[in-house]
Order: sequence, then structure tokens, then C-alpha cells
Amino acid sequence: MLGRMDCNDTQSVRLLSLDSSLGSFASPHTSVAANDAMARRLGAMDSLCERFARDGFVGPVDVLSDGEVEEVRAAVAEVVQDLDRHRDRLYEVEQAFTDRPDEVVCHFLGGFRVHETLRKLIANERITKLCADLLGVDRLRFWHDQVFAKPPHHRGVVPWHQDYSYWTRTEPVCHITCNLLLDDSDEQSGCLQFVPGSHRWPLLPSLPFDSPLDAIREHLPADASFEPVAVPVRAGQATFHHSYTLHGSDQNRSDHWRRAAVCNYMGADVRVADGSKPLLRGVPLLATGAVVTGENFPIVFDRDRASRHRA
Ligand SMILES: O=C(O)CCC(=O)C(=O)O
Repeated sequence: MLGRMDCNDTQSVRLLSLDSSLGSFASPHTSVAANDAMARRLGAMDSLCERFARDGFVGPVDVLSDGEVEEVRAAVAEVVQDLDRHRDRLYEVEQAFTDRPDEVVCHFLGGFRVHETLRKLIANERITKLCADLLGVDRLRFWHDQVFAKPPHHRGVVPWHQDYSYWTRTEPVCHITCNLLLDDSDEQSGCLQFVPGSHRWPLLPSLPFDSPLDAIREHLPADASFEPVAVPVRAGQATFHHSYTLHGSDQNRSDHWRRAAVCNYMGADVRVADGSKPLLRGVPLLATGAVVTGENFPIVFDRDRASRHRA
């Protein structure tokens, strides 16, 4: 699979992440201590990129401070409390959740269109730079955001899926997801689970959101080894996964909420594979073959601009 995904070649990921920082590392004016710190950062970044290429996901990674998490949590709570009022401006509210909120996880797309804090989040450089490094691209485009909110003792699950199975109307495959936790999450509260190496599997069918957790298992490749790992994550930390990586999450059996704000991105050159209708509800129609552009899909990281800014 990796051969097919130009933007996720292990070698280019590694080189790009090194190139992006070498300028200041190599400077003759930099102190020994600063060089050591930079070398440690480079080593850490290198190993994140290697792990991402090997496993198809990395994390947990520290992203937001306690104060910042509080702000995002409050924003999500505001939108969740008033979903009906915001419904028209959101891209999508999961229909099964609307019909059966006691059984299905609260899930919606497009929160950045209704709340300024969520709009700021999608451009947070702690998220966007790492996504660009992991994907091995110089310019990163915002695709859309999502919220998954599980109340305490809620039986909803997020069935195993590969994100790209919902995104085949854009190509080539050069997409990445940041799943940012707004509450501490562990196995009891239904933290995210991943199947390491599944980003090399073929694309599996997309199943309805209210399917049982394990519904995908009957569609797995014959030689696939389905050995999921659960990744407990603290509030303010995030995991990052490739768009082919199989992931899902179980019920929240704990006494507290388990909410995630999710940001999805793509390389800046990704194009529309099927222009028969708008890519998302309410966005202008883009022709087949056109680069995915427009105010809904801004460039959120540009390596040249970032290094000029730092110089
Ligand atoms: O947070 C979850 O339970 C599911 C998240 C998910 O599917 C994603 O981040 O792509």
C-alpha cells in the first residue's frame, strides 16, 4: 500500500521532517545547549514519523494546555447543547444519533462553521505542523472537523472503519486525522483503538455509523492479523492516524464524558475525484479533477511561510 501512497513514503517523511529544522540546527551561532535541545526534538520527530509510517498512527502527543482544553470543551458543549439550532450550518449531524440518541454516539461534522474556538483549533500549528510532517507534505489543507461525544454510561460505539472509505471523492490518498481528547480517556471510557499496520491493507467498505463495533471483521482481508491496541489519552493530548488505518472505539462505561474534537487534513494537491455533487453539504461545487480549494478548505500549514516567519 505504501508504494501507492506517494505522500506517505517512509523515506520522504523522514527527510522532510529533518529538512524543516536543519537550518537552525546547523547554524554556527546556535549554542551547544540549543543544539542539544534541537537534536532531541529532531530525534523525537524522526521517531514519530517512523512510527507513523510503520504503524499508521502515533500518540498520545501533548497538544493543548489545560486552559485551552477547557475552552474547546466549552465550545463543544455549547454546540452539542444546541445542535438543532446549528444543524443548518454544520456539514452533517449523524442521522442515527438524531433518531436514537440513547444508543448512538453524538457525532457531527463542521463545528468550525459555528464556533470561533473550533475554527481557531483547526489552524493550531501544534496540530498542523505535525500533520504535515507525518504526511510528508510541505503544504497542508484543512478538509473538515468532527466531534464524537459519549456521555457517561452510554452504549454507543464507533464501529471499526478506515476514514478514507468515506473520502473516496478526493484523491490521491494523502489524508490524516488528528483525534484530540477533551476528557481523559481509557479503555473503560471507550478510548480509540487502532490496528497497527492496517494502513497497508486494501480499502474496506464503509459501514453505517450505528453498526456493531466489530461489523467490519467479516470484510477483512484473508491474511489480515486483527490485533488492535487501545491508546489511553489524557485531555489535551491527541493521536494522529493515516486515513487507511483501521480504528474504532467501544462504549463509555465510565462515570465521565468522553469527548473528542477531530481535525481532518489532506495534502494541498489533493483533487476532486467525483464532482457530481458538492464534497460536503453547502460548499460550492468543484469539478472532477479540480484541486480541492475554496474558503472551506484553507491551507493551514505552509512550510516555506512557517520558516520565513521563524527566521
Ligand atoms: O473518537 C472516536 O471514538 C472515533 C474517532 C474517529 O473515528 C476518528 O478520529 O477518525
